[in-house]
Amino acid sequence: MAAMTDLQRGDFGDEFTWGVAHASYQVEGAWDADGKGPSIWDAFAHGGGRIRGGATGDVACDFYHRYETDTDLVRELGFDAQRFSISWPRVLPDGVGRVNPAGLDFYDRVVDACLERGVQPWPTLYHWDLPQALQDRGGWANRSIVGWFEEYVQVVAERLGDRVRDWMVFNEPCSFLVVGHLLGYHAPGVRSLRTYLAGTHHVNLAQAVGARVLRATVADANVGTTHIVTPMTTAGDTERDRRARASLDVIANRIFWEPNLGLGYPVDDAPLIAGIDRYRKAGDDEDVRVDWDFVGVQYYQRQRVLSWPVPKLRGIPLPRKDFRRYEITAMGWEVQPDGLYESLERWHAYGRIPTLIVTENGAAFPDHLVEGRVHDDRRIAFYRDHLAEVRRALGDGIPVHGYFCWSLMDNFEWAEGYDPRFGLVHVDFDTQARTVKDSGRWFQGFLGADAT
Ligand code: GCO
Repeated sequence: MAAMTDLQRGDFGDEFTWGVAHASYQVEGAWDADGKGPSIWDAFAHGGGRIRGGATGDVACDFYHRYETDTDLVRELGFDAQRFSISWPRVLPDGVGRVNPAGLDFYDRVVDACLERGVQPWPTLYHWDLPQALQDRGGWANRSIVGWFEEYVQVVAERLGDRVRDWMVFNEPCSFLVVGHLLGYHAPGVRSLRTYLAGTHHVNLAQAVGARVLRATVADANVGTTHIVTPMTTAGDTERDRRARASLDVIANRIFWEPNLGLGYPVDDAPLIAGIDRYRKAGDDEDVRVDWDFVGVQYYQRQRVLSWPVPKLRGIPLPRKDFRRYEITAMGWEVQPDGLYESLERWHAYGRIPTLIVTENGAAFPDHLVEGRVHDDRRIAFYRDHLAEVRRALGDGIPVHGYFCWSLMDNFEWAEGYDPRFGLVHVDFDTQARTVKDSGRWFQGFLGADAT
């Protein structure tokens, strides 16, 4: 692995934002505290058998009660910004209608805790924890959800908009639509092409509605959204390989990006998605457009695409990992730092996004807490090598304005439970003790915070 010993904060410029990220269900716990309604992840986790080790987010990192000391850590490590998400059912227990004042108060306190410590709050409005009450009405497959989402965004923007400038509407639509609605191993556990297509169109409309509400409600709002970017490769270069790659690229990437950019649905490159037309109405092509201030690029891995159909998924070629040539993380993901450059370059090539921000990048490795230390050298190398790719992108004129580590601390990794540890800070889930890992100390030094 290339050792980028000369990497310096100054290489990224004075205006560059350095942050850490986490999400409501993954860290908050307090799943039913103070009037919160259940989310689809509460229902999925309590349903049993679908999460490694039977884990739930009931307690998670107990961020709900520890947000102040956790935000102290953000400051201590030298970061400028904290990306967190807002739990829709904490704010609106039934999804619409009745507001839960205690839920809104919590996010109010989180924002203030950031500001008091000189940390910019970067909330995401939807990081997958839909109110179960709305799932019971069809969830993302029901077009009414665009209006439900509008109501929710309005409530949050009115409350936090006097102090929060930087907003993300969604986190990775691909992940919850493909994994939750097509493959079925994330909440709500649905396995249906139709639901995936309907949900995708409604999420794309909700992106635009959310952005409009933020612009109308928050003065000087900096409005973006986040997307996982998964570059696709193939084993060979036959016509069949190329078609498989193009098709999966649509299903996992372009279908979530291009309608908002005014480019429509790339049906020609993936006839499998033609059924999405059933859910489109007159005026939607206009309504779905958004002029993003920024797009958050989230990069973890490339995928290798198989070129033969899998009957149960009606011909969708599944990605496959190539375990032979690259270092592998605890998630089974290949470490390929140049894929981050490729992801940034690809978004830049659309020519429609003024600013890109890496809103997630990071890795899980088998960490060991020994005598109060976690020597996670592999994670340090991972960050150095990926940051070197960000620097290369900047050098090539790609407008990257920030970088957020996934994650501040070890947390609930969805269907994988608590085994994969992504944090810069180790969490003992029995005692809730936090221990800064060597990677956290590395950032502290890199960001110049250890001198203060
Ligand atoms: C996602 C989410 C995070 C994950 C992270 C590691 O990309 O899946 O935004 O919630 O925890 O990516 O898998």
